[in-house]
Amino acid sequence: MNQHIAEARRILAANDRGGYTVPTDRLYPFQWNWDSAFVAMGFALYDVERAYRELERLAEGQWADGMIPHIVFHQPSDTYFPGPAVWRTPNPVPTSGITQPPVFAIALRKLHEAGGDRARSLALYEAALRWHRWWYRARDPDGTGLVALLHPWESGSDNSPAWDVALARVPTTTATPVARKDTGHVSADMRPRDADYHRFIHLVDTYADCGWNPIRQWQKAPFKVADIQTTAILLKAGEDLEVLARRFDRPAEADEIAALNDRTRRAILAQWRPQLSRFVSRDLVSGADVEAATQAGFMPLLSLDLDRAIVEAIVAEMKVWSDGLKVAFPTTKPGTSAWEPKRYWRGPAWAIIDWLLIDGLMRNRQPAAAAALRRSAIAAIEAEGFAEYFDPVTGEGCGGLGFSWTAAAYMVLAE
Ligand code: 9WN
Repeated sequence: MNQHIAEARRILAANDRGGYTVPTDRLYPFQWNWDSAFVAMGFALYDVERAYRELERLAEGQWADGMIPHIVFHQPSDTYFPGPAVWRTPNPVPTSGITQPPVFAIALRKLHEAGGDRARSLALYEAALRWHRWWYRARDPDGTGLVALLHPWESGSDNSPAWDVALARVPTTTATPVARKDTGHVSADMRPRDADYHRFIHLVDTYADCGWNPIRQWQKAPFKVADIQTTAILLKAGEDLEVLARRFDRPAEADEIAALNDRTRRAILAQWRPQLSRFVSRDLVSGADVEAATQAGFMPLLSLDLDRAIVEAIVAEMKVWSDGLKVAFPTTKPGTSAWEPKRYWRGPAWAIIDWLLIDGLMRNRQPAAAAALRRSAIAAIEAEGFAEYFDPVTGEGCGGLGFSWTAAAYMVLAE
């Protein structure tokens, strides 16, 4: 085992809080949804039992309506804002009231195939299916095939330029005082701006006033974006769930999932914009395309077998974005007005995004582009350690250190 893999395992052990893994100490002291799914895939390489525990602990936070929330507050901590007192959710286990990209089912299939336990897989499959149905019921009530986010935090790409136009409509006034803790842990110029935080909390207050009822939230939401990245991840989750449903001899469920997958596949394809060489999200308040140039536009690689012309256009465009950078893949197109190479989701490279794009490039028969991205992520981590993300221009490791999903990504990519 190389020294970096040994260090990655040490990080996951150090961030263990009792069967679940915090993203990093202090900055993120709870269990986060998509972080845990990536971490579970890391554990699956050497400790399948522990990998199951990670998903099971996350599923403890599942709501009666099927949503798996973006944070589960297993134990109190005063190093993060907003905590459970701000969320005011009705769930018996304290959680946030919004969700995050559904990587869970993708991880579950990996665990099951890593020599998993049928009974444990089946219980988690049932949780994943309930969440899958929730996505379509609560976040695509009109049956378009694309799922909408009601809060930027649901994307996992919190302050991405993708939200700038839609978020500008959200007032900065809040009933809850905004008492940020993040800027006490890492430099403020690596984090979302204060105005973003005010809008994030305005949205939390708005949905808490709806009693976290999905129908009322859908009616009241001042922010509603059908996100191409989340939808692409949902489709991959749907593909993996369908495989599991057939393995578990649940043909009716498999057919139900397959029909949802078909609808979503068609809806994603309709979001291809040849003049941009990207797929686009849709702002459901204005009806307009989200044209901001972010990594999300390439994520359909992950779950569609695209036509050769589309794949070639994407690979050429991705090359333009990466040219001259020390670390790929940038989360915003370099040189555009929104591009900020150190500020969180406005430019930096993230190992988990690389991981998803690499899987997508492999699926679409682009081994050279996948290998280049893989080398870039591995070199960045070996040079700078397991940082939350990397400045693509200088290569500097930024944000929180000893970061769980960077450790998991390294193990998977270095395999
Ligand atoms: C809000 C934990 C999470 C990630 C997100 C990332 C960041 C939280 C924050 O940290 O978001 O959910 O407070 O900034 O944007 O992708 O899951 O690592």
